[in-house]
Amino acid sequence: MNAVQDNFDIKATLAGSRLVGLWRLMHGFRLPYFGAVTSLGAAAVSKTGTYLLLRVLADRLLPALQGNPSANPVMALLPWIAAGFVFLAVFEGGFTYISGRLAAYTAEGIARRLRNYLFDHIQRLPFSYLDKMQTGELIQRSTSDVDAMRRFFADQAIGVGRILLLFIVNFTAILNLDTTLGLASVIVIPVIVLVSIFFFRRVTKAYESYQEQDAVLSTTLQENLAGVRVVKAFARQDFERNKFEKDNHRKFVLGRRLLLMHSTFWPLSDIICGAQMLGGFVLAAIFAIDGRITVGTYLAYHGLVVWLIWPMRNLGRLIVQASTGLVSYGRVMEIVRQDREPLEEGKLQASLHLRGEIAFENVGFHYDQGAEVLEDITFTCQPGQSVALLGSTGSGKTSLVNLLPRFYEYSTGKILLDGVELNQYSRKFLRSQIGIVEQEPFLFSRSLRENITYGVGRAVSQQEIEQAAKVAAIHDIILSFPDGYDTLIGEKGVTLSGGQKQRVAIARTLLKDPRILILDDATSSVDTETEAAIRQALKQLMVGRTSFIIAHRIQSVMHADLILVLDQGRIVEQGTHDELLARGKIYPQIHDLQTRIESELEQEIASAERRISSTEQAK
Ligand code: M5T
Ligand code: MG
Repeated sequence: MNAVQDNFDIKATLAGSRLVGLWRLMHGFRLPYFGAVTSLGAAAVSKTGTYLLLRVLADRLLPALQGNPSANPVMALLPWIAAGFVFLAVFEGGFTYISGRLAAYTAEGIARRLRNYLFDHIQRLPFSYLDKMQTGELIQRSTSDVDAMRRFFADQAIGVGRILLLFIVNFTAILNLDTTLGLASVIVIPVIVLVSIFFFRRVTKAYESYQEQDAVLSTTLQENLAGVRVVKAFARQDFERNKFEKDNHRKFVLGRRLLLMHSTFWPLSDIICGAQMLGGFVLAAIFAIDGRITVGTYLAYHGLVVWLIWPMRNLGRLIVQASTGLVSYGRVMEIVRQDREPLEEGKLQASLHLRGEIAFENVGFHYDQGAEVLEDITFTCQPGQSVALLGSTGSGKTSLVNLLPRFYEYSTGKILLDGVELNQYSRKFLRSQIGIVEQEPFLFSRSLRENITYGVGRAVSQQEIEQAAKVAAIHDIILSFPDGYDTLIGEKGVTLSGGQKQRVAIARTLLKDPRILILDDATSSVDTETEAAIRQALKQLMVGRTSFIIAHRIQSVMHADLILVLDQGRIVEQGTHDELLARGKIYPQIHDLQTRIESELEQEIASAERRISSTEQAK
């Protein structure tokens, strides 16, 4: 099988019970699976052969040799018998090895496919699902639960075949030795099955809570690592430690309960099986004393019955252990069951030339089951125009622009792009046309070059990269790093400041050359001077593109063709800078406030400078 591509649709295996689902998951691996099971079976048969050979030795050869060993023709047979034992041992070892290899191939192969599928699947799920799901939980299910399933395939799925084969072969062999003895050796089977089912149910429940708690712990750890700065800044280490210890203690309790169940089950099944074995030995001994069976048969039975009881005992163990695989299967399939965001769906696909005219008509929107976040949003912007969004925090600016790439679907009204409703365009196409600088940009732990060229999808020249970096005012900073554009950022490389990150994100978006540009507070962490420089450079780039700019500084929005003032999810004022100054209410207030603060600042700086120069003169 190819190392990377495997288009097996795991979602298609979802149907019916968990066992059926697991069986379907084995698609493409059934041949090696059966190979592994039959190899184990072959190894098991060789063991039976050993005991049957022992019987021949004891019943036929040894009596013939007694009293007359030297000149006996039977002597010549002994090396052959010895060779037979050696052969059976090698045979058993060989097949056990083959079975191990095939089992590993099967289990690891299925697990690899599952991991690949989950990775791909999770990144294709809609925001509405990802927002709800905790990262730690997703990680837990794609690692620990997949691993439990791998163990299921490696041990339990293979083991069940081995157990059945061992049982059938040895049971037949013993029945052939003596029917009554054979039947008497398996009378505890119903008891074993009942006890196993009882424990299976309990272990399943216990393991479920154990895995859930494990996920809680993963989430705590993951959040703590992500938020380590906050923890340190607020000196909350003790609080976090106590919280973790509490969660961890719960896991300890649940884990102990699980182990306790196992450790009650094993001795119990051992006692039942031990009693069965003892009964068998006694009966066989009585039969041997009575002369009903030969000494050789007794010897063979002695060996065989061990390998008849073994599968019975292990069937119970296997049923109980299988519960973990089944629980994990359920947890993993909960993710698989989720519908992906249909990227290609939509009548209008690529090769379309967007002009970039956007109209919102009474658009309303709310997040999953939440209250209305946007209400009655109506505005129009012509191709190539710039729209600025202004509004207090939480007023819905980010939510509004996130509707354009169809990250979320609006609930009422209409959004028209070039006169066509937005949901007629495929998400893939829209996202290829829209460049968005997120409010909190994320950069990968890769080189700066890789980060900047991330969304381009074609080969780009160094010149193009530098051009974008220059506009975003990050080029000089990048050159100041020893490795320039090849500098690694993130955990293994340099750590960028908030403003630097934003600028790399701007460069990344500019290089994508989108028809529609969205800057969500993209210069919030950049000083005023740099912001002015970026704004200036962006001006040329925004020509011919429709752009949305979210900003808090009047300077950043005043040149926009349309300014929307948002408050609690509604547009309260819209127009150009001059229009709003003339007839607006909120906009002039914001404007006055900001200009006043700025002029006060300027005055203070000027007077401070005067003071400094006068004291210097006095010296
Ligand atoms: C508007 C809520 C949020 C707020 C309102 C992103 C997001 C927001 N909200 C959710 O319930 N779920 C979400 O995933 O929506 O939020 P916003 O659009 O992010 O506001 P903003 O961009 O104007 O604010 P800010 O702070 O970025 O200036 O009630 O709870
Ligand atoms: Mg926002």
